[in-house]
Amino acid sequence: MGTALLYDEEMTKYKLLWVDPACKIEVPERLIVSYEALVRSGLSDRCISIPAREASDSEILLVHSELYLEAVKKTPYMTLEDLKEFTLQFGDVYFHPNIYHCAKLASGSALQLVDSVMTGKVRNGIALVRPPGHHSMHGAANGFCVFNNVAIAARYAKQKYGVKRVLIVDWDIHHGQGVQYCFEDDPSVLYFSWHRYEHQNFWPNLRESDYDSVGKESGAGFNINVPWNNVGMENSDYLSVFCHVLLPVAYEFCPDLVLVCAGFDSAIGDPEGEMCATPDIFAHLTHLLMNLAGGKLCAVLEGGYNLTSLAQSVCQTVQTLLGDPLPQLANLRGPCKSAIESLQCARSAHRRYWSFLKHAADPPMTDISTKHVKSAMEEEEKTEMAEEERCTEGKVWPEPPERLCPPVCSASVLPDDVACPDGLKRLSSSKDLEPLLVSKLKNRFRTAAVDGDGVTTFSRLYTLIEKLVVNEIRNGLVLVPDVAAAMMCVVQDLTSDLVKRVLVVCVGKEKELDYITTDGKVLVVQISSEDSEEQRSKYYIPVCLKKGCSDTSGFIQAVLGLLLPLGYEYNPDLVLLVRMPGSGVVDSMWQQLIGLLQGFAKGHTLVLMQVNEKACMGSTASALLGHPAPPLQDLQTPFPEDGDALERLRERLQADWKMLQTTS
Ligand code: Q9C
Ligand code: ZN
Repeated sequence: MGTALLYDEEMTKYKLLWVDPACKIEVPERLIVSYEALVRSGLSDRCISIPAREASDSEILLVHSELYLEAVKKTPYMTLEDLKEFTLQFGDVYFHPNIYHCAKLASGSALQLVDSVMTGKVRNGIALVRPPGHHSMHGAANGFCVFNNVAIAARYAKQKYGVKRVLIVDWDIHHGQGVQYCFEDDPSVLYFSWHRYEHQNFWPNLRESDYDSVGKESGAGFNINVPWNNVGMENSDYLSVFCHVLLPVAYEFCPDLVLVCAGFDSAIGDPEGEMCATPDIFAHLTHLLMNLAGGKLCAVLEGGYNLTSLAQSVCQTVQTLLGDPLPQLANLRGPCKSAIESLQCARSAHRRYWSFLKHAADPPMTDISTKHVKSAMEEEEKTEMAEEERCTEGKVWPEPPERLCPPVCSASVLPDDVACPDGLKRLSSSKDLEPLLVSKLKNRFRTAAVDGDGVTTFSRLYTLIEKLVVNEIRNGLVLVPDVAAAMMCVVQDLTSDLVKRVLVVCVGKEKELDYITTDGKVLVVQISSEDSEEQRSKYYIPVCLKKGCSDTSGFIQAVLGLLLPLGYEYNPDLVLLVRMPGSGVVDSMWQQLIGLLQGFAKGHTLVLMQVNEKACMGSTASALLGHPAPPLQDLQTPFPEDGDALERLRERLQADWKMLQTTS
């Protein structure tokens, strides 16, 4: 199962033929540099190349009016003067004799991609297309867009494959109002968009781009807008909105297919967005969506006008679709004040529709939507100002670091009588441990008596950790007789001199965890039914669920709203995932957890399980090898007391962990 790449040089063959400052940034080079970067980095060779095709009339009519289609059909035969005039009836768009052809190829590419993913030819993929689509409407071109590629793809997937629920994630920096209008009253398509808004002072200046447009009639709750009211948003802001708004709703929605309006004008250096998120953020945004819908994800290019930033962002996205380890994101210091306001408003606008947001706090007293819409005169001043700023804006950022794949993806340390799951490399040899370490281990296991076998297991485990640290192996699965003891031993004896920060995720009951850490070298997050006593350290975080880990709704809420943001802020070099015997965690949830945790520590996850839990070895191995987790179906409404407790815990931890902030 691979990654599809759709590209056709033909889509570089139209351009602006007259002077129009609003449109001059939409150039053929956008597509050329994106594709060339994929070729140069060797990524395109690793993808499955799928030919583009033209969308048919009936496919275009899934979204657009006959009148509009017939009008666009005439554009190839128009004179320059006619084209200019035709263009004038729409906003911020241009026509060219070849754009109709390209627009059919762009929509058709999105459909080819949907076909490839839905038939199982590939797992996921990306379509590099021009013209973009998300601004075009039923009867109108807009914002460089002619046909709404992603909206057509969503309707097509529903019609041709009987897909019940489609999630559209629009991370382009503009509001895809065309997509919103198309699905406003449709509960089968959940549309999420964040966009530069500046209290309606940014293009397309629509009142309906604000957070309170939640959808209409039976589609109420299925349209999510997160307006950015300031420029300069960073990685922390984007990730916070994913963790605290999009992902809880997306998991509750449980899509059968994920479509991404993949615009990269939300990246640093872009003249339209003026944001500061770095290209490697798209690796994480992509990764966070890859365990939805069983991994069925189709990304379709929208905007992106800084050629350097665009090319880097496209590469980060494709490399993630291919399954390469995620880059570490350092120094995430939490969302800015304006981002918190936006995400808080979006959460509160949606809490009546989504049980995973039920406990969201009230928005701030001053309603941000009524803030300040500038008058036309102020608007003009602002534009002039911005023009000057733009020239001085010589933004530079380092190229994203190379993401090296270790030669071995997954290794195991198992008792000799346990068969190794397919695809894992069994570690059976190990160098002798230093005598000092052996005596430490023996000391630790005084009560449990480390015999010859015990020492062998731990010396293999130590070898495994060493290989993780030097990037020879990505992740590992370890079966031990006593997980609690092994966890202590890994944290205190085996990793202390090799790893700077270890994130320990403990699934199920274990009393002694709070002794592990206070010095920040280890962060422990424990999910269980154990009533949490008062918290002793910011590095020991017990999460208590009424029904423990067997309650998947509570569990996934804790993972998305707590564990992910904590992990991002802590930025571990190793993740130790410990499965306590009898935790009750459901298989699909366990796989989701492993999948999501691979976003940390460059994918260096070590899973510790008890020998008598062999039954879940297969699913664990599959998740470690990077296979998408099965969807969490039929989630129950979470227990109100759990939602409450999570919210209170988050509030309490906000002072120490900024990525947990959802209220100002
Ligand atoms: N300063 C897409 O990103 N406004 N479309 C341009 C120039 C139109 C963006 C104003 C922006 C359209 C797909
Ligand atoms: Zn855009």
